[in-house]
Amino acid sequence: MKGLVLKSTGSWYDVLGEDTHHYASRVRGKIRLEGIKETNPVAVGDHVSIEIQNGEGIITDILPRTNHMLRQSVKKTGHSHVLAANIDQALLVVTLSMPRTSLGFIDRFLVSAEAFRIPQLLVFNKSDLLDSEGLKTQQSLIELYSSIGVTCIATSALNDAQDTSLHLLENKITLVAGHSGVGKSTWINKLSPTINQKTSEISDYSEKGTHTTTFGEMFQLDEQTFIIDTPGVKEWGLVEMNEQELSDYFPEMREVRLDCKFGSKCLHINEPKCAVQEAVKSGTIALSRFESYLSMMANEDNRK
Ligand SMILES: Nc1nc2c(ncn2[C@@H]2O[C@H](COP(=O)(O)OP(=O)(O)OP(=O)(O)O)[C@@H](O)[C@H]2O)c(=O)[nH]1
Ligand SMILES: [Mg+2]
Ligand SMILES: [Zn+2]
Repeated sequence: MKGLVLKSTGSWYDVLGEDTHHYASRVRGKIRLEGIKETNPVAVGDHVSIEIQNGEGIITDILPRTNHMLRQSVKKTGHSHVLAANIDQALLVVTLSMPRTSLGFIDRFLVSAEAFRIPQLLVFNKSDLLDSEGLKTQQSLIELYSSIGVTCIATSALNDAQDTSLHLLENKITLVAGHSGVGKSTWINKLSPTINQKTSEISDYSEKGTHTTTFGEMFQLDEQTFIIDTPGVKEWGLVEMNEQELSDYFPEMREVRLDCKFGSKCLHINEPKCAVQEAVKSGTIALSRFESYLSMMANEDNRK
């Protein structure tokens, strides 16, 4: 029987079978997806084949993935952890404070999704904590990211109803990610009265504290609508790509770079007559986005 992995703890999985029953499942032997070095062979969102034995599932096969999002492994062993697979859109919950989400982190997330052409959303949460200066900063970020095709929402998961958000999630599988403590679970709980996840104040917003959500889990909002809550992440593992490819995943660079003197060989770092660098100077491309690009280019860990 075919099934959908709703939850993964690393040793057992909650699989929703075609017959709409849930099966606590284990993996039989070693199954590996070719070409993916990952610590977890089966991820939330995977379509699998299961055999039922005494009411329990045994996962015998993983069907090919259309996409996946990688979290950098804790020990940076070169292996990554798959946060979720086969998603329709990737949503990052960000906060300007408590904790602060950096633009570099946001841009890495967007690039990771863009590499698979997965549409992206940003939820600016905890807006209730911002003063007028903070609200201005938030608004300018919303303008920046909207201009490059990212859907942006400003909200307070504590205070606001989430009708607009629900509409954006309809008939899709949405991955929800972000630093620990930004309010992912609080926000997801607000979407449906049937979802009641543990949430808690983290004592230390420098990200060293324990995470409240420890395993990725997919929830069904209606027949065709699924949402995946995930544990907080500190870093993204970019999928393998070459240097020329990176600017492909910055939508605002994609068109512009066709005018670079060195064409597809231009890396937009210090080449002469580079259309991307000119667009940064003239303000058409945001400096923060270009800085993220340079930082990703410089980080050998993420490009093999
Ligand atoms: N002021 C304010 N607090 C919020 C808001 N959303 C969530 N919180 C609080 O932030 C804390 C962390 O929320 P969680 O939902 O547990 O955060 P999380 O992102 O799921 O964290 P992990 O599971 O550790 O990744 C809780 O104390 C929430 O009540 C908000 O919009 N405004
Ligand atoms: Mg959580
Ligand atoms: Zn260039």
